[in-house]
Amino acid sequence: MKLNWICKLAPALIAGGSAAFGALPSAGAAPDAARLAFAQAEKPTGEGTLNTIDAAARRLNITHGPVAALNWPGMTMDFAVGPTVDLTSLKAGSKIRFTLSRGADGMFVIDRIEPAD
Ligand SMILES: [Cu+2]
Repeated sequence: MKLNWICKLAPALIAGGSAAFGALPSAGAAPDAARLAFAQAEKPTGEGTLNTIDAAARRLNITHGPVAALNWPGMTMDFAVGPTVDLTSLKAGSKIRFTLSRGADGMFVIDRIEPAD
């Protein structure tokens, strides 16, 4: 179980996320304590261009810049969108700023979007 959780944190944990989050697991840390520390850390944010909106599937395609907190490079990718985000206010082609949180399955989802200029 511990190994599984670490895999889901990659690449943030392997590639420097521990510095960003401060309290990710060291060798002797209890998994539950480490998980709690991660949940309480500041949420990762990113900025980019919203390419496409799939409202039915609640998925967005975004070309985003680097997400320093996760050690992600800039890229174009699909994101799932959490239930708190109002998709009707979004426009394809617009610049956005987004906040990520980790879903129950360990994957990142967008839980907040606002216009960026
Ligand atoms: Cu990405």
